[in-house]
Amino acid sequence: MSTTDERLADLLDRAVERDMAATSQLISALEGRRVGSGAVLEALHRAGGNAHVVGVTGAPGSGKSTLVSVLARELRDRGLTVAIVAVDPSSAISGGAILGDRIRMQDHALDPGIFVRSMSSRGSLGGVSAATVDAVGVLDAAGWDVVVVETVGVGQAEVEIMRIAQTVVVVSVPGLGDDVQAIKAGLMEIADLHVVNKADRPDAGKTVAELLSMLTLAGPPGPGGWPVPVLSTSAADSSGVPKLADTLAEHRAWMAGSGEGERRERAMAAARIHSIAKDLVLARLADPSATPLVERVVAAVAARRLDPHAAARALVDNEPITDLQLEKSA
Ligand SMILES: Nc1nc2c(ncn2[C@@H]2O[C@H](COP(=O)(O)OP(=O)(O)OP(=O)(O)O)[C@@H](O)[C@H]2O)c(=O)[nH]1
Ligand SMILES: [Mg+2]
Repeated sequence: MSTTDERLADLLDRAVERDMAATSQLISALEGRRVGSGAVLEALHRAGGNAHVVGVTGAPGSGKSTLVSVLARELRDRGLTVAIVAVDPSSAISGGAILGDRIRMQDHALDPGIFVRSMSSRGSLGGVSAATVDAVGVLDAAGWDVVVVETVGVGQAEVEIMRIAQTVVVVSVPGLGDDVQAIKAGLMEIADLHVVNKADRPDAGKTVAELLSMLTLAGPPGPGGWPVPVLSTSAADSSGVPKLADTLAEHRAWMAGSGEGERRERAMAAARIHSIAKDLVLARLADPSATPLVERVVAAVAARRLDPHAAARALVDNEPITDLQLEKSA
């Protein structure tokens, strides 16, 4: 083991003991790098798979952070530990939201059963999802009962992140404009349950009805399927939140019993392998001089002894290339 691996292994040991500083440091250590740190990634992966990972997404300002904060309190009252990962969009939309989130989350600062982590979504799209997936992996391995991931539901990257969740909650609010309805439409297919938040507002019933009719159009669930519920909450006064906590538990039980949970685990595993493999290949090809074979193959293609398709197959599938093709560049 390298010293880095030893340091990471030590952080993981402490994270499992619910050491919040070590948990934070481990997430940060993994944030920067996709590939490598092998021993700890393996340990993390083996230790994980026990947390209920809940994704919460929806339009900007719909009250996701407030709702998650209130939900965390409800889950704590039920004896569960809760880790929250808030993915802050780097865009101008929520320049102030990060501060807002921090202030709200300070309510929980003294509770050792609640962990809160903000992650920037700045940088490459793949990077965002990968760092978030790794953070969830750390929290799962560290034994947090429920891991909530909050993202703003705009754009593909945010929707992608939801793939790591076993239960996806889409938060809507009454009386928003058409652009927000469009976001909502994009999120319809990933919702395991809808929440109309700010139900203290007058036209909340209309939004519930709208969602119900969109769900009716989509057709009934198949036999043994999960009928997507539409709940109302007011994060402002916590109403509807106990019902939300009940429904999350019901969905989790359904996932476990119906085989859907296993199906999603497989889809997630495939997506992760795909994304990591892609990064590995891209990293190798990005700097030909780092790998002598790549350098020789590049030279051979440039000299027209080898065509680029055969070159790519040789590098990715280990398809044989003749010495003659590589010869002069050797
Ligand atoms: N009336 C009312 N206001 C609420 C409710 N929930 C949240 N809010 C308010 O809505 C505003 C936005 O809440 P946030 O929790 O920051 O919303 P968000 O969805 O996390 O926002 P972004 O992360 O920026 O997308 C804040 O001023 C909250 O106080 C609610 O149930 N009723
Ligand atoms: Mg928020």
